[in-house]
Amino acid sequence: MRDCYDTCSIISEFRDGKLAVKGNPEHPITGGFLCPKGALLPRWFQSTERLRAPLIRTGERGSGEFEEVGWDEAIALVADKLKETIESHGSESVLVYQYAGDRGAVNYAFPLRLFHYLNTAMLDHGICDRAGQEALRDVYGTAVGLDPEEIKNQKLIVYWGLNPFWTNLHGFMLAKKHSLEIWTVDVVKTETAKRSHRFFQIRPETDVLFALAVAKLMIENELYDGEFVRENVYGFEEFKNYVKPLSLDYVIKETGLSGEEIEDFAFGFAEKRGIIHIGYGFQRSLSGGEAVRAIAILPALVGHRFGFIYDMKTIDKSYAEGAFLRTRPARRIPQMKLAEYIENGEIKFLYVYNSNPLASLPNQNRLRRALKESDVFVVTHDIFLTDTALYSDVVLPANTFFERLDIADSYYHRYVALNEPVAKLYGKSNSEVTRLLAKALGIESPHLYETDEEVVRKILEINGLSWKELRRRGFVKVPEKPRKWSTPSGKIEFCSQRAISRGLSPFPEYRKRKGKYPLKLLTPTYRMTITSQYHNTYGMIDPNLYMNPLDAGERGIREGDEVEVFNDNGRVRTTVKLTEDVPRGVVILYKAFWVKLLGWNANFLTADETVEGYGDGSAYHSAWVEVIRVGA
Ligand SMILES: Nc1nc2c(c(=O)[nH]1)N[C@H]1C(S)=C(S)[C@@H](COP(=O)(O)OP(=O)(O)OC[C@H]3O[C@@H](n4cnc5c(=O)[nH]c(N)nc54)[C@H](O)[C@@H]3O)O[C@H]1N2
Ligand SMILES: Nc1nc2c(c(=O)[nH]1)N[C@H]1C(S)=C(S)[C@@H](COP(=O)(O)OP(=O)(O)OC[C@H]3O[C@@H](n4cnc5c(=O)[nH]c(N)nc54)[C@H](O)[C@@H]3O)O[C@H]1N2
Ligand SMILES: [Mo]
Repeated sequence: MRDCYDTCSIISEFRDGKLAVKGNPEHPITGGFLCPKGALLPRWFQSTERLRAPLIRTGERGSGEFEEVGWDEAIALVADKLKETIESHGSESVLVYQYAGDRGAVNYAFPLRLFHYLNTAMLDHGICDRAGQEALRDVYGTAVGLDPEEIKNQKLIVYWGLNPFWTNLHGFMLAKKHSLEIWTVDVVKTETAKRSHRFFQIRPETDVLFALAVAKLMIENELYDGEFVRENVYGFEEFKNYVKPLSLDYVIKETGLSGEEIEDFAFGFAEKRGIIHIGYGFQRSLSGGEAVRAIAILPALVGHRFGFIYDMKTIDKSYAEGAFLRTRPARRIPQMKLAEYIENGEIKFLYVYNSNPLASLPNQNRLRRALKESDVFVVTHDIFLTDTALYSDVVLPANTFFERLDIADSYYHRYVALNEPVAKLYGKSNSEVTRLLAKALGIESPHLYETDEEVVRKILEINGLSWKELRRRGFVKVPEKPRKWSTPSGKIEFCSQRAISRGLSPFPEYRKRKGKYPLKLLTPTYRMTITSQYHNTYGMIDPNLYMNPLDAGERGIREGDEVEVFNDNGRVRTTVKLTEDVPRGVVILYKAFWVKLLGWNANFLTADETVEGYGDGSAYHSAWVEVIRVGA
């Protein structure tokens, strides 16, 4: 149910007013243990900070001045305002903004039914893994790779721009359990890198060159699977000619890797027929799309049909969303451009659920300014009074996945889980609120009043899965059907026709990136939070800036100093920790904590440019800053 690779099977019990959780030992991937943040879920569920009554804003946006009202009044107000906005500005001035706060089929998608029915504008998701998705489609026709249960049959897994010891613990333990050799390619010596057999420490946004150089060495030394490539690859000869003139000296200079490291990678990867888990984290940069296209070629060179792990799609959940209720094609608004659309006055009504954009979107100063200066009516449905809720006109309390029926698939493995309610505390589910709004709007369509169980059972039926089996075991595996590559040529495309049709180069291209400020700011995932979630309930965050001692020395900065980190988007103050795990020229702040608790977060500094040609994917990591000591 959480926005996390593992989608654990959890056994929960509510007794004497207390929740207890443990891992389901029967589950083949997530097994009998929970990660450190999963184990603390009772604190989240029973938090005294959970919203209990709807709120209507009485003060300035962000001031925190609200009045508690009853559900009837709140729903009536939202429905009236929705109706009024559609009448005076048209249905496309209404936008529903949602993400993966809850990934249950019903609670992720059912509210969208209402907005489809009303023909409103819809969000085009680009916040997380979009550029890589497009890139993998260019090469394989799909971003769905290997079933992680196949890990047991492999010798080598490369974690490329991923920190699974923090973000995909069960996946990492699976590789360990089956004694795979583990390699990590990262800019930073992460906890995963420290536990890997080999660590390739690369300069930011130079992955394209590294992957192309590895491909070149594999081709020129005939380390690749010639027969597989002849039969299944489109554009191999052209690709071979493309990498031929690539100078290794240039690659060494740009990536910071040594010649031996590049050779070791090529020879070792070919010998052990490696697979690659391609990270979501690292592709969130302007170079992300091109990098993933280049990396995707490597497992095919050693003869894997789908030798990468990126995304998983096991079941068709579109029934829950109900796009069939539309009578007009949707106007799609790129997620990363929310501020721009608000500034232009194109959005007059914003309905947010399952997301905390006032922590998670980049360039927070711009977004907050846009909201303050516009007349957009904002409704937020959340479990807590988040930063987004603080800027809203109406706040509706949500309940949690412990309190309702749903099913969830995973973006990592092939198991679908049944989620059964264990207790009921406060708030209403996403689907309940949808039904209440539909009723208040006088909508008669029966599709808006289906129960959660009806939707769940229908999705199972569409996918040929058994409700009985799911109820018995709590999860079912969706078997993989034999599949081919759905590219224009029907082969793995080293020369991508799909990319060409979008005006991109037929082969992955390297572009040198440099910012106006000297230090590259990376804002990766933190171990004890899920993006902004759990900050308020666990209180376990790490707001320090991590910096290389040499960069600090040049600036007269010492361990523990208070510093100001700034660029043209914003300015934040925090303390410094010095570490050689972070290379020169790079600094780190962990992503997206609650601004109302910390006073700031990394997204006051991040870039809101998007990866052009790759679905307007986010480019958080293409940000540069300067750091000075406070009082210097
Ligand atoms: N604990 C925890 N787990 C989570 C989440 C969470 O918030 N907390 N979030 C979930 C979600 S939504 C997602 S998308 C995933 C993200 O999971 P990951 O992909 O593991 O996430 P990140 O830590 O953001 O990024 C991984 C690494 O990319 C590296 N990196 C940055 N730039 C470059 C580059 O140019 N080249 C290379 N090679 N590496 C680079 C960073 O140093 C970082 O270590 O995790 C999921 N799991
Ligand atoms: N700087 C920087 N920023 C990043 C990233 C980065 O790498 N760097 N990573 C990005 C990535 S990968 C992602 S996926 C996004 C995530 O962006 P968001 O989805 O906005 O992030 P979350 O903090 O997980 O917010 C989810 C919200 O949903 C609420 N919620 C949970 N369950 C329910 C429910 O059942 N009903 C309702 N109504 N609400 C619920 C939670 O309380 C929480 O407030 O952030 C992005 N932001
Ligand atoms: Mo994500």
